[in-house]
Amino acid sequence: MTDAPPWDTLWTGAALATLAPGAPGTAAGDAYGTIPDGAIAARGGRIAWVGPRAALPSAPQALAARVVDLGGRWVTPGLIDCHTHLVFGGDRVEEWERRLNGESYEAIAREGGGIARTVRLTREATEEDLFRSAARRLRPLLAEGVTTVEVKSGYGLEPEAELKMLRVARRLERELPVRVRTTLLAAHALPPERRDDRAGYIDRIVTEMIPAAAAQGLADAVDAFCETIAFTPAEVDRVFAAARRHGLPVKLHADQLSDLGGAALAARCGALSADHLEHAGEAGLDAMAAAGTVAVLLPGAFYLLRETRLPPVAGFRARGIPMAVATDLNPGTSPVQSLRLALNMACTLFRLTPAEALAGATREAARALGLAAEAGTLEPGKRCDLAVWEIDRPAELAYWLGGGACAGRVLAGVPVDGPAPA
Ligand code: DI6
Ligand code: FE
Repeated sequence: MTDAPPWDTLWTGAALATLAPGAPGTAAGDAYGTIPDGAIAARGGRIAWVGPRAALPSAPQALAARVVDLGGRWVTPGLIDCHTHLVFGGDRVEEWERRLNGESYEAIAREGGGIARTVRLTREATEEDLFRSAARRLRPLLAEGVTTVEVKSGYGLEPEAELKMLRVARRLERELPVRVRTTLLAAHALPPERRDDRAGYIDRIVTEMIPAAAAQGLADAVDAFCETIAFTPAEVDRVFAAARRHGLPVKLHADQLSDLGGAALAARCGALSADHLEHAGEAGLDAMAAAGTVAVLLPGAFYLLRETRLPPVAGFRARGIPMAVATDLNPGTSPVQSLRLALNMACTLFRLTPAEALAGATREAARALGLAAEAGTLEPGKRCDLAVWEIDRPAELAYWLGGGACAGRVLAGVPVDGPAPA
């Protein structure tokens, strides 16, 4: 369905990677859904028209209030980072150094370091401090084409501190040019003061934190960390049941360090995504395929932890399980402030193709956030969130390590940075 002109803005002279292979005007058999000499129009913040320039119904100037010639640059959907822990207090540089000296992540976590340290610093931080440090980490993502970012809580681990993190995430959307999806991750770690009361902490998540986050409109989803150093499948089940009662979709940190059956649990609970998955087994993959669960790959954590067990990418492919790629931006295991670096790592370490990686940071990332109808491809009706690139081929988005190829972004049809209109 396309909107008849007049449109608000029409961009011409662009090579479009629509990420909608097979859509009208795209080259046959091309995974990027390329339209080599394309045009794209916005009205009311949505994509009103997309196709080959030659197929425009009349001269560009007659079609839109504003016409922008992109001079042959590439346009993709705005990038989507669908898994981050962007808001936190302090950092963990010192522990990183310890790990490089041979200590394991689990050992440091068991003796009160790791997540517990960030929890202390996050509880102590003011909302203003948290906002400022998170904004500082977010800006480099925006500068490389990200238009939507998911932000988890999970370093507060008590009602007020978890809600504080989510308020900071919401404020990022109000004050920076980006769309933010928030996720309550109260089941990230057992707070130090609850060492001997696991059930009591889960009760608190179920009876206080999820209801409060839902009532205040602070959470778009609920996540949990299912792992030997975190929560059991039975505990996650209780958390997810409460999410369901409050109408919130769920996601799961699953099978990152060991196989606790997290992939199957996520699938059984109808989760939007199961994330990490290095240790996921065949049964888990079968369940994900049947349920339509997205696999979110986080090569930054794999890289920083110097893991060797690869996520079962061939198994995802064979079953048609959609693969997203995200930074996992967090202080402990993935201090990655570049989604494009994550794309490169997904290719180099996990052997994704560059087209799979780009789809993983656009179309499939949107799906992992429940935004498939809204974002992630260049198709009429979707929100007009675009990234404009100084590249010759879309594979370059995963190829280059570093370098600033992003020439600008468009949010809901409005250029927020980058090339001025012609
Ligand atoms: N998995 C991870 O890799 C991070 N959280 C999670 O659930 C680690 C977070 C941290 O160490 O601060
Ligand atoms: Fe994570």
